[in-house]
Amino acid sequence: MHCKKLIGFLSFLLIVISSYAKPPLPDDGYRLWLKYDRISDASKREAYARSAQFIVLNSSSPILKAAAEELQMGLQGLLGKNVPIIASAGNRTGGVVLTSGSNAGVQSMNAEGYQVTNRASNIVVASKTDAGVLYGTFALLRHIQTLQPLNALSLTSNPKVRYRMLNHWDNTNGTIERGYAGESLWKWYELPERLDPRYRDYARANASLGINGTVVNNVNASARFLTAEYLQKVAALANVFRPYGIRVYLSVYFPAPKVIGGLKTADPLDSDVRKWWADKTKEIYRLIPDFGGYLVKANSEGEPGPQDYGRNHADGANMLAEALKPYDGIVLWRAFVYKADPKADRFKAALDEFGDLDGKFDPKVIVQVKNGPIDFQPREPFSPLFGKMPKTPLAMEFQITQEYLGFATHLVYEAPIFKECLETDTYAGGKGSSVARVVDGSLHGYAITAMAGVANTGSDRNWTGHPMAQANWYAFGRLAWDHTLSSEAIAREWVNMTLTTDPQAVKRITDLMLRSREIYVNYNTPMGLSRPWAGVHFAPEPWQDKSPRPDWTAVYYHRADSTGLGFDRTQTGSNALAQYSPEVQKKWNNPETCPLPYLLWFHHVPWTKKLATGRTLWDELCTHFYTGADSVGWMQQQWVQVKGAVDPETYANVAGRLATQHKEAIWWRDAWVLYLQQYARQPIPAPFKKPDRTLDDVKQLVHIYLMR
Ligand code: GCW
Repeated sequence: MHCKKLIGFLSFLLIVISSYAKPPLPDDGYRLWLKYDRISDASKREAYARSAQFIVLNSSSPILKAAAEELQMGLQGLLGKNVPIIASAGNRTGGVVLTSGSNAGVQSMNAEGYQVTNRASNIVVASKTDAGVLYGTFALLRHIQTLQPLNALSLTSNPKVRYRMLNHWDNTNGTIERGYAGESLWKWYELPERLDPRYRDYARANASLGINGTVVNNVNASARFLTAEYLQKVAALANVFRPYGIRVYLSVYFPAPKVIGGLKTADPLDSDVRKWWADKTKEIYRLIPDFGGYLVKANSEGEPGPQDYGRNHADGANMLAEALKPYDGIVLWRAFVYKADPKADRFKAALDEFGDLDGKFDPKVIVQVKNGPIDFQPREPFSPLFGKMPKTPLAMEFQITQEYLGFATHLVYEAPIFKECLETDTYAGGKGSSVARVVDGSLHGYAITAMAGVANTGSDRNWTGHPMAQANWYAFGRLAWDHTLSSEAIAREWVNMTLTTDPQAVKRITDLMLRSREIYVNYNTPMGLSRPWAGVHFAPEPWQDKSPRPDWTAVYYHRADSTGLGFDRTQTGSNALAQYSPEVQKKWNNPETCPLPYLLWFHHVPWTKKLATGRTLWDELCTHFYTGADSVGWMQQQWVQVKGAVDPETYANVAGRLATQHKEAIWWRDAWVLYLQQYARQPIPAPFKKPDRTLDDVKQLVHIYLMR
């Protein structure tokens, strides 16, 4: 007996000793910004612990339970203490009370908003709804993770947009369209029987940002997702996401009634077709009572739609809205459309098709618009739809995955892209009518509001491939909740929670992130150039002039010729500028005053034209390409400086990718300047050195790249 006890004690001792002796595990990035590592400053830890001695939860709500458990887990990690969850505080003070409903004392908040305050010597996380308490709990954790004090707490926040969602472009076979972080997170072949624990961590990460919806499949949709077999799988995911306040949505293949329903048509005005959708919707709600609704890409890039039957987008969307009428679901109908018309300007296509339909959509429909008129380019002016659809709720669609931003190799922090668009004035209701005010409904009083981000997640252990791309998921979520947050504040928060709390390093990394987008634009598509690619949206091919459609070539967009460069969208050209309100036109329609970042979006400019900077167009372009590529060298130097402050594995991962980015930035620079030089017929201006390879060399590189 004695001997057994001794052995037990010794092995316990061994475990304790070995757990202390072990070096910390390298950080594989799986925990994202919810790392909850122990706070190193003991006095800070104690101060937090005094205010968080217990958690009060007096409810069996799964969402509140998820909130309490998250808080408990977070505090266990951050403070190294097990904080009990109890049903009532009684007379005790120094704890955290979670409370929702009409007694929570938050009448003025909107449904999902939260208040985190000190009340009667406890911290109270209060909201009208359970989901609001969950968001408030994450806000409290964020507050502690970023080492802020717990006295005089006043974390009060209302989401500005109702539907905050990720769009996954995931397919049944596990691939992800434009995904660069592995395979799909959803293991369709294992569902519904096996639930990968990762689904829950996905939901936690989203809930921590306030994301409350997810479209699980590609907008280039397979009808299979609407079969009974797949609906079971989707329902299994919905069950995991529900305690985190996340509803699932499906992208639908418009001719599904034909493909899986055996009907002869998918005409939205046909009564059998309408019945099919009503029945299908009923079937879905039986399995998923809180199903969010449908996302539709129709009559776009070869996807079928209502126009195949002589109907319009409103006919198609309203039919689905009717099917959803008995339920709390919505239709997100995408406006990403452009016909294969060689004479048209793709820039104008969406408003040309949707403009006349303003006010014709069912109240359950929201039209989902990409931020720019073309397609998620590194810099685009805002889509003209945002200024021209006052009677139709418009959802913002941003792309988080870096389809045009260097995939998972280039470091590009996207908050400045999102903010730039949101803050631009449309003048739709006079001065002060920012895109954000259109989208959040405050300008036109929309009944439904939404923001969607095309997800950058995948099966890679660290979720996003590039460790720094986690910040883009984070930034999208934070801005969908509150678009007034600054890019800098979001970056700082993310760095503190994810990489390091060392103040010097935080500052350096934040600075690097904030500059990264402009650096990318400089070597990739400066001054309003766009879409210099053909098949692969990675390798530079500004010379690409062969494709089944002119608007799928590169030359269509930059229009380089012996006289100059850029797409004339003024009255002398396509006149796309006329789609904006007069005040916006005024900003952009004069090549003398048009800001340089937009110049070539709207003007064909002579090579020798002197710009406001004092340089000619050609010299200015070269300056952008060369400083852009050089600046990646600067990014590398900055990263070296934070070596001691971030986890070694993450450090090496980012350092490696930055080295590749530098090499590729030079590739971009060389491709562009050598190609354009044929038209400009000017030397590379001093102090820049001419590339040490030829245009043919660069073309060959692309050729090899495409072969892979
Ligand atoms: O950007 C383009 C992409 C397509 C995508 C399409 C869209 C899902 O290259 O891959 O298809 O946009 O947004 O529908």
